[in-house]
Amino acid sequence: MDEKKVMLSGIQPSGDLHLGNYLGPLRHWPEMIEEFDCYFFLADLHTITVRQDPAQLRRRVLTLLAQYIACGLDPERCTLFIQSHVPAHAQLGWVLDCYTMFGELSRMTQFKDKAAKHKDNINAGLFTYPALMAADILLYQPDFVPVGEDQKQHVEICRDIAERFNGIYGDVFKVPAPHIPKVGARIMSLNDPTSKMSKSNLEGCVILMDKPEDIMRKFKRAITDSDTERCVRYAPQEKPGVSNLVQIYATVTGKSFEEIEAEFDGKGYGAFKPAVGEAVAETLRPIREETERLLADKAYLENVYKTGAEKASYVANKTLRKVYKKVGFVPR
Ligand code: ATP
Ligand code: LTN
Repeated sequence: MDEKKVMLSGIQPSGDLHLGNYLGPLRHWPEMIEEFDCYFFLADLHTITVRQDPAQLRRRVLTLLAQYIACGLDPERCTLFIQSHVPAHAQLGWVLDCYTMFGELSRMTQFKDKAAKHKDNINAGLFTYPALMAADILLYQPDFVPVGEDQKQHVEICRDIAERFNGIYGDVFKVPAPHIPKVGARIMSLNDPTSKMSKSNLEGCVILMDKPEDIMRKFKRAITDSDTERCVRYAPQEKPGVSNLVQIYATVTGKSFEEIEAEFDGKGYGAFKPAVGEAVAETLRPIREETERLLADKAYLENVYKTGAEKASYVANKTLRKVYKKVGFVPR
């Protein structure tokens, strides 16, 4: 029998998980468990590239782990772990720093954005972040990495680093492909449809732990467009606000854009916005309730991340040993 293909992805526990994180990458992960050998991790090492409150970071890691499970990532059928529990990430990260060029790091959009946002803390980690992300990926030799559109550049630099390394030492790393969903890859902010939904703009952002009444309020206030047409239609250039809502409604209900346009034909935005809010609230309700239940069971969560770290370390250390040998380190 053919070996299962491998996939891996991670999210930073840097804030509350939001609808963009869920509808973009996370929603698709549970279905992948069926088919692939899956690794999902919490990228806490990456999170400290921006200053964090230690107690809050600890809380967020556990919440995100509970949310992973509540969204359908069954720890019995995939590997769930915390990045800092597997030292090979930092170890390979250093090696890959030495195979990553200053020029290519300087071109990274996320670095430019975050450096502009945190002018008082443009640290070296923020700059070399893509090399650590390449290590996260290459340690597990995945075939592909499912992420949202904004992470595509990081997966591409990971491929360049892997190819450069393989070019010098032979086939050490599998060169992975990014996997970007067709719908939902870029959910926009509800109060500014020209920028992506992000935890740094809370009013335009629906978080997974939001109560239904908060979700309804945010959708009722969502910015629609100032066009005179006032009809529900997917046209991202002319109607970015409405198109974002159509995209959200399509992903949570599974309906096509055409079906949605027909459903709200002649009804206007007043009927459409609460309908999207309700559909989102209903989708998120079981996830929020299950997250709350899991968070009350700390022993279970501890067991999940300990088992996950063991499984992940076994695979990661194998790749790390190979890399150390190739670059010429003396084995201990
Ligand atoms: P920030 O809000 O600080 O920019 P973030 O919300 O982008 O952070 P990340 O941890 O960087 O959160 O992203 C986790 C995953 O969610 C990544 O795969 C990313 O591509 C995806 N993602 C983030 N925002 C969106 C969005 N608005 N629409 C679709 N996918 C998204
Ligand atoms: N850079 C990603 C999080 C991340 C990741 C990874 C995603 C870190 N390492 C490896 C996929 C694979 C982010 O900021 N969302």
